[in-house]
Amino acid sequence: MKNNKNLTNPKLDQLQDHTTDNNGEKLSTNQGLKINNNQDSLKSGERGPSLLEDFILREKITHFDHERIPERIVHARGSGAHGVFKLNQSLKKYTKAKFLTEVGKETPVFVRFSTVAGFRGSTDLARDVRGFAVKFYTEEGNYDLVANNMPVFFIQDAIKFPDLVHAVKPEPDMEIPQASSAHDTFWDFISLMPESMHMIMWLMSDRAIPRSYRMMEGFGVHSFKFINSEGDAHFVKFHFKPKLGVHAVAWDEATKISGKDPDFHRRDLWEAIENGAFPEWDFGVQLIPEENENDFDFDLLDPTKIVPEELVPVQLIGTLTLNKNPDNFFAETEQVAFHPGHLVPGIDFSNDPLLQGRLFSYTDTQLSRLGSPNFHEIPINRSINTVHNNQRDGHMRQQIVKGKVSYEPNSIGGGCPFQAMMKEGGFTSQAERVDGNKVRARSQSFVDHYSQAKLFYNSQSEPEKVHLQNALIFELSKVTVPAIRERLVGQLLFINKELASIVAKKVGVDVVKLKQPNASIPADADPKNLQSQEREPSVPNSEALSMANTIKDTIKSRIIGFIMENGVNAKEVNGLKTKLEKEGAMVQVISGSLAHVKADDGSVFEPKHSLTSTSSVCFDALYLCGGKESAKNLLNPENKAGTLLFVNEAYKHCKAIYFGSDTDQIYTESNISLKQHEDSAIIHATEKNSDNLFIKAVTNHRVWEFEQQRNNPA
Ligand code: HDE
Repeated sequence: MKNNKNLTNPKLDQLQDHTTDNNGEKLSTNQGLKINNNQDSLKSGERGPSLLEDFILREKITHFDHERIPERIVHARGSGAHGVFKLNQSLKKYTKAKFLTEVGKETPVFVRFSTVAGFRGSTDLARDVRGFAVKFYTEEGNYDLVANNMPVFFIQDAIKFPDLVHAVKPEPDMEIPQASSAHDTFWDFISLMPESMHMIMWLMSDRAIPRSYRMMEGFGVHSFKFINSEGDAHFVKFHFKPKLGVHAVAWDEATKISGKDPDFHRRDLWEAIENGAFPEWDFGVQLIPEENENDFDFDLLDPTKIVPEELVPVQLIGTLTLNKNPDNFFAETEQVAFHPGHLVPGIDFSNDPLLQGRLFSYTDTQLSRLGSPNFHEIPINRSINTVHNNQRDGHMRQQIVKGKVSYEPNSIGGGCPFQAMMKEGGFTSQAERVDGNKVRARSQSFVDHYSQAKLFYNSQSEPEKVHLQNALIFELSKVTVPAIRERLVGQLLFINKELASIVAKKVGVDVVKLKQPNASIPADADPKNLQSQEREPSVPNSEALSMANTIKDTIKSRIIGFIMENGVNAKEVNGLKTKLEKEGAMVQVISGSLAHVKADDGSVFEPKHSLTSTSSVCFDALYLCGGKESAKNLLNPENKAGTLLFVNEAYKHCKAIYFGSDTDQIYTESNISLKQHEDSAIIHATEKNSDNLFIKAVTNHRVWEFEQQRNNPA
């Protein structure tokens, strides 16, 4: 299936007016002049100099010279898709936003996923936060939910954002490292910012190396506000929960995928949509009546805190589906301009000081990136609601507004365009009472920096804890200044002593020396009145924080590598392929070369990859196809190393592996045969119901609980 051609979507209809198709057309200049020769410039004689009057050459080269615009200062590397948001449950009691009140209503969306630190050409698999920015094209105007795949942030106040970003970006003298937080300046800053510790737990978890954009959660991070038609306010936290569960790759896989296929996430999103495996999320809200603002032992305005789902459950109220790839990356994904200040009536901001700063930054950054205050007229950014106002002119103005009048009040234009009353959809800010002294200060209610970091760590499964420890060890091992490593381990002591000791041991820090609270933080780096103390979280454990609790009973869109050679058992292969595809998985054939594979019954299979062109890290599970001849060929001198590397790596990365009939020799020669433990994800065709056992194992994604045994077989 090539995208979804049968969509009725007012945004896509609008984009049609700006879309051209060169199919069957003649080449022309930008002025519409047909071009007769696009091979040679105009010269004075065949071997003579080019002529200045060659307007065709000049136009082409000039346009080329100006093809680049500044990349986003953060979130430069991204991928986008069109889709639809459908409301399943009305929130009328809480908000007057129309797209959240009319059950069954479908609102077009454009979503852009991104990494944060890397440049536009960097790898998708960097350890990083992922952006999850959603533009809802509502009938009341654009509403942007500019979210991340982690529910908290590094800092509490916008004034620290440039410091944070400067610290994580490549170091300014040598511009190293690319798309990585594993370096001195990042950890220097973090070790001096205790408020970042909760976010650091998320960043060091496998959430920072997702298996797919389609398998990530999305969070609005800040508390926003819902306002209903009576003017009553609720705090609201936004959540997207993927229907496929939340899954990650192993760090070792991430580093290898970065080499084998640095576009892994981009390709995954594109191919899933092209294949009709449309990514879906439940959209949910946590609602807190305004009068209950102070019911928690943290501040709802503090963006380094979650509201544990045990305290306020997430109500799932709608479905987000991505069903169409963009037609043009630059025109759509690169030029889309998000802004947390793009609101509709019924939604408002809270006073979160991080959010408040964002409200300034996003328009400012679009001006520098897109170059004009008319960026809202770029097709992907246009509202589907018509725009009527007295703003005029500016670079690249597209809209032709009729009439003499561009001011208000006016009589010549009959007073148009009119202000809208509230009942006509006119936006009004919440009439919140605000009263205070002008102070440059932080609230004492923001001071606890460790309790939710502890909550996150305590809520992880054992394998998740090990991965988090290893991530910290990897990152801190790249830090060349011992004092920074010490300071950071000093911070970990407030979160979990065992975690601190495990990391300390590997990064050369003497943890015993550090046991004084905050002993390692210079007094002038952490203002006295903001000293945070170790503190127990409001709930001891939160199920929603562990990815291990999100496994769904599905193998939809998992990529299963079928390794085969000539002589493969066609009946067995086709039988399994049909079963897997019926469940929505994607089968890809891998062979010694790209030549057609001849099966035992004379039929042929077409390999998508050869053993050398791909690697096990690009697959979710493996099937060593049945057939004596095929198994023998996979172990011939040409293929043996590739076959065994595939199998051994998949084993190491905790994937499900299925040995088809007559593949015992491959099993025996692989590292798997060394195993001395029960491993439900290694399946042999000789087992009863082996196909179903394999499907069950793929459902579990990875068997992280066997990781220790798989990697230490003796
Ligand atoms: Fe952003 N952020 N941000 N951010 N952010 C940008 O805007 C900024 C923050 C997020 O796919 C920039 O158009 C400040 C939190 C996403 O186009 C810029 C602060 C969250 C994207 C900017 C934050 C985000 C951006 C760069 C702290 C999660 C990508 C390009 C005060 C809720 C959107 C651009 C896309 C992009 C500023 C913090 C999410 C510079 C000043 C918290 C998903 O304006």
